Amino acid sequence: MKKYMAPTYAEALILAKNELGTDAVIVDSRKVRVGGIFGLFGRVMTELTVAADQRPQPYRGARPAARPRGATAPSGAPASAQPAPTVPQGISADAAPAVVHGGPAPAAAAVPQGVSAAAPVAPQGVSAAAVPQPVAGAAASASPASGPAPAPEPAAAPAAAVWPALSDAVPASPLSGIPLPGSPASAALAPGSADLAGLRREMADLRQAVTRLVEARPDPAALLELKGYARKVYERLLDAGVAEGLALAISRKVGTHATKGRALLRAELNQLMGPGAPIQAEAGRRRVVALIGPTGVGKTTTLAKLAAHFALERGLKVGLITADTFRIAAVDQLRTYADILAIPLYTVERPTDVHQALAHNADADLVLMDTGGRSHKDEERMAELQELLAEAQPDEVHLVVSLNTNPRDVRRMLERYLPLGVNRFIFTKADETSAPGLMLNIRAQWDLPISYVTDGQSVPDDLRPADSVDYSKLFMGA
Ligand SMILES: Nc1nc2c(ncn2[C@@H]2O[C@H](COP(=O)(O)OP(=O)(O)OP(=O)(O)O)[C@@H](O)[C@H]2O)c(=O)[nH]1
Ligand SMILES: [Mg+2]
Repeated sequence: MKKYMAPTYAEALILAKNELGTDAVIVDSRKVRVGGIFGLFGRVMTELTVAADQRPQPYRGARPAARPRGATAPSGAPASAQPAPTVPQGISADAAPAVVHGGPAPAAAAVPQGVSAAAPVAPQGVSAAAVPQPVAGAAASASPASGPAPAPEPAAAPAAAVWPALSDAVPASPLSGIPLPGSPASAALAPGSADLAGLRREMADLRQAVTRLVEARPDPAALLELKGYARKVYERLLDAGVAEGLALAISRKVGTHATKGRALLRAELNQLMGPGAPIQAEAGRRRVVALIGPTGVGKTTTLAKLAAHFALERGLKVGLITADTFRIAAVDQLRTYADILAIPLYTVERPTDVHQALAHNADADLVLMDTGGRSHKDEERMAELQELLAEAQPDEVHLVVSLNTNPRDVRRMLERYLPLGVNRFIFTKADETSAPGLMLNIRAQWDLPISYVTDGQSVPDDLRPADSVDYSKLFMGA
């Protein structure tokens, strides 16, 4: 274990990696004041505590993933046992409440964020490059009914081949030109066309390149080349919890001048985050949407926000179903919202009860289904959730992920949840975290669109359709 001190995180990182090599693992980072009198007037420096490489063995194969009958499950789970960067501890700013809007919302409806004083722990280790297919309707993963079968998942490869040095792995422009689901590039091609298969392969390759960035450790020489605005972007992205390799690739794209760089940064981040996919409910066409996820991430609160938005602001007929009868008072929590909104709530005790609850909601425009939080390690309760989803056959399954989740736990949680038919991410607690970059890391690795980002406890105000979020502001803090 060694300590390195430098004026910035990036410089301390360079010192450490120059001496210990790129496999060095940063186990702690903090700001310290050096010099001065009685702790005043000193210079703030970053101190990194670094250990030699402690990577776990790479995971060599993907587990076969179970999925509910007929659900639009991603066709493969990413294979890796690898943690993502550690959340930097720091200050978080309160978000200004705003009213939620359906459909495309003004670009200025950002989620303001504080910037952490501490820096993230470097991502470590290796990962296989299998990427789950995106949702139905996305060009990269058209279902058999709508186009040719997706290309087979790439097999897990030996670490050295999968993760060569960043400069070898990543073309000069790793983030540009990736036609994410819903982008004009993907929409222009007719399903089933020969071009579509080629595009799908190309997208899979590009997606792998971006995935690699999340877990790659940059070459110290590449860090030294970052100057001016690019350097600032790199440091800010690291502070926001963005993985090192990804932060480096993004900052290389923005140039040294802030004026031009800001627009480039916004474009890069928007492209990487992809178009948002909020719920497209409309009168007369019932849509069943389930929210699932770990305990306490904000499923019920988000469900209440959605119910209020669609019932009050959009004037749609909304029905609620809760399958959370596990936790005492869970039903009461949702019933309170249902009563205020004057919309029906049906409780499901056993998975097979869901048919009756859905039948009661036959004429609803939108049925929102709450589920009990459960640890992804609890096999019995995960199986029960799988059964519920198999019975309910929802049109959309949104996985609710708190941005406060420890990045070390994220991969395993996602590997367990995604095969249940998840086709959207909802990220919650953007107001509490100092590391919103977690969503960028996740989005770079799992090609599923984001439906909403929430930034507070207030129902219905603190809910943003993902396409209204200014990611540049969110990650850069200004
Ligand atoms: N700061 C903040 N708190 C939130 C947000 N969303 C939800 N919460 C709070 O998080 C806590 C848990 O929210 P719930 O909606 O009960 O979470 P849940 O996922 O339904 O929990 P379980 O059903 O027990 O798994 C509550 O105190 C909510 O007010 C958010 O965006 N920001
Ligand atoms: Mg709940």
